[in-house]
Amino acid sequence: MNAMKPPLLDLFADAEPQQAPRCEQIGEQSCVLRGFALPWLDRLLPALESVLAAAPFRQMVTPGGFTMSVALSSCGTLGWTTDRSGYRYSRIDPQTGHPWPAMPEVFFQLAQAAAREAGFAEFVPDACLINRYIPGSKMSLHQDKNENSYAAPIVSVSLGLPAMFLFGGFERSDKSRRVPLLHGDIVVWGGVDRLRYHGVLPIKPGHHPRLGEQRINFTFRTAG
Ligand code: MD3
Ligand code: FE
Repeated sequence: MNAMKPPLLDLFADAEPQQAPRCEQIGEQSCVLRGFALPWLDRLLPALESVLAAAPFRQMVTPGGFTMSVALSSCGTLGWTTDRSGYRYSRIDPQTGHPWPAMPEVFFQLAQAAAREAGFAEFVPDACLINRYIPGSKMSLHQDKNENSYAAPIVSVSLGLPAMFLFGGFERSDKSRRVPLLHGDIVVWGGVDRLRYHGVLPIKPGHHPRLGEQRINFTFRTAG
C-alpha cells in the first residue's frame, strides 16, 4: 500500500557515513591511522628480525657528544647515522661496512598503503629508520631536515609499549601537542607539517605481550 511512500523521517539521511573516520587529523596534513599496522604484524615481525640480524640496533652519538637513549637501525637504500662529525644518510652501514639491508617488501607495501589512506598516492620510500626505545628512552624535540626533499610525507609505525608523542610548531619554543601512540598505530606527516618540531617523552616501564619491554618505531622516508 504505502510501499512507495518515503519514510516519514529518516534521521540519517544527511548524516556523515556512520563509520569512524579512518584517519584522525592531528595537523593540517598529518593524521593517525589507529591500529592500521595490526593486520600486518605476522608478516612485519619476521621481516624486522631479518633486518636486525644484518644491521643490529646500536646507540649513536650526536654531533654534540651525547649518546642517544634510542637505539637505531635502518633498511632500504639509505640509512641514517649520526656521530661526532654530523648527521647523514649513507648507503653503507658504517658499523658493518655493508649496504643497509634491503627494505622488506611487506614494509614497503605497508608504508604505501598507509600513505595512500592518508591521501598521498605515490609514496616511494627509499629509507626506513628503525628506532628502539626501552623504558626511560626519549627523543628530544627536533626537526627532520636530512632528507633531500620535503615533498614526500613521512610514515611512522609504532609497535610495542605506548608512547606520548610531542607534536610541536615551527620553532623549538612553540607549544607542543601531546598525541598518545599505541601498538599498531601509523602516523602520516606531510606537506606543511613536515618540518614541525617533534619528540617523544620518556617511555614508561611496562610489558607488551608481543614485543616485551620495548617500543619499536619505523619511519619511512624518501631521503635521496
Ligand atoms: C613529525 N621518531 O625518527 S615518529 C625520528 O616515535 C622520530 O620514534 C619518533 O622523530 C619516534 O626522527 C617520531 C613520527 C615522526 C617522524 C618524523 C616527523 C613525526 C614527524 C617529521 C615531521 C613531523
Ligand atoms: Fe624525527
